[in-house]
Amino acid sequence: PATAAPSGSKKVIANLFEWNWPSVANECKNFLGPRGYGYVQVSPPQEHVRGNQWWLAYQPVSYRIESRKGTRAQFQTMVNDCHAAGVKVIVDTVINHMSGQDNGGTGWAGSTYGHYDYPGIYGPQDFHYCGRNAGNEITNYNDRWEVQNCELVNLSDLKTESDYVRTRIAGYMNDLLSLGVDGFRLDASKHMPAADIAAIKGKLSRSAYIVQEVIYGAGEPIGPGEYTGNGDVHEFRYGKDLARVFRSERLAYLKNFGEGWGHLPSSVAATFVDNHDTQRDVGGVLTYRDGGIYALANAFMLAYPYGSPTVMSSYTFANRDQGPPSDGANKTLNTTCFSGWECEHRWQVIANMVGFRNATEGAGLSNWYDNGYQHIAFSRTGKGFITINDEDFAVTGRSYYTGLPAGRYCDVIHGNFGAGTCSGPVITVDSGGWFRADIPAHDAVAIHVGARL
Ligand code: ARE
Ligand code: CA
Repeated sequence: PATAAPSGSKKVIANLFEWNWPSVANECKNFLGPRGYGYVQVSPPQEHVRGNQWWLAYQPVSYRIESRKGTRAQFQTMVNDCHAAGVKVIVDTVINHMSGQDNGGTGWAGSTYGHYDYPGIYGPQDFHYCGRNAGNEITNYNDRWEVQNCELVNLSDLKTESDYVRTRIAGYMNDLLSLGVDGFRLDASKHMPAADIAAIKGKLSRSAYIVQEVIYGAGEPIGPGEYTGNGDVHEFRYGKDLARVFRSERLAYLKNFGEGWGHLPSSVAATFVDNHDTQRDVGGVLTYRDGGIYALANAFMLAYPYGSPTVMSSYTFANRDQGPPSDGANKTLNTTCFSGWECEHRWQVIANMVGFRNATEGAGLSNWYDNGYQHIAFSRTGKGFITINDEDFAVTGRSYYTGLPAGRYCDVIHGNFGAGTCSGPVITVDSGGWFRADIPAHDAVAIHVGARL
């Protein structure tokens, strides 16, 4: 049944973009599991064309689980280790297309391929030739048929309406399910009719979490809403709007963020501050480069009851195409956090707010406060409270109404809670549910019942 939002009490997804399998396995054991992440999303595991750019992973040449990120055996070990740590695995799945058609060659694991030709898998009869535009390229996103039958950036477009193709795709996904994976991010979902995705889903051997990549584009005929029958859909407006609010509008406007802004229904919306595409291409979203403001935006996302949040975890890059740290043969190196890899999911504020999200799961929003500008506060009824001050000045001498039980709480923005102690400031909520604190400029305080002393 679990086809919509991730189920269970731990729902936050960490997207370990381009991490290799041994590193993902270690992170599940050493950090994601212990800190309460419910899922890890991993980059495409199938065989891809050779080279260094990260995006070559989005050019499948076969469905063998062999890639620069590791072997099938390493992938299996990773899934097992993550499960043992209580972390489920979501796989980025590329099924709309195969490789770009500039040339043929030999894939990462040795499979040969050519122009619309993947021996033993697909031949020329399995691809669309839309007969429009130079190279059958998609140029007009206002034309539904073209978006789904022409080629996305020159990638050979599979006939997802064909039963043979659907069976092949489902075969790949069922192979992943047999290795134990729990969910799929369906890349380029906009480029496949929702009914084709439904038919492929119908061929899966068991239920799995599904999240579809359908980028909202103003005025486009194909929108995220038409895919919600298959599972969750990424809400791209969320990160864009949140960045605009933090950069040039008012945090006070976030009072009805989400559905109130015309975004997808909360139950099917997959949210993120940035993803691997938007952190490179879409001017305006907040990324690791924004430092503290990025942390505050993630804190808001994790505190505010809307959608299923994904925390992005990036490697450091200077230009769009740059691949992850790798050896001379383009094999991805093991991750070293904070050296070539940003590891945003480990930042104190972000990691501790995962604990906040888990502790406040299911609790409504109440006690909203704003000063009309950049200072906001709200409770997750009976479970937690956060106040964010994004003014250029400190707010001092103010009391906050939390509605929380009286007690001493760890301020998880500035301190880690563990074994009954807090490494940062302690907030004392009185018997009336109030506390008093000074909030520095561009800072926050967050407390929850899971981090009470
Ligand atoms: C690369 C080269 C191309 C070359 C191609 C084939 O950059 O020049 O033609 O290879 O040789 C990623 C990279 C691409 C890369 C591709 C394959 O981003 O640069 O191409 O891998 O290696 C649309 C889609 C959306 C898609 C974005 C990027 O709707 O699905 O474009 N996002 C996913 C992934 C990407 C990935 C792919 C799909 C392909 O997340 O990382 O590409 O698997 C408006 C529309 C959007 C549209 C957007 C950009 O906003 O509303 O729908 O997104 O414009 O065009
Ligand atoms: Ca297509």
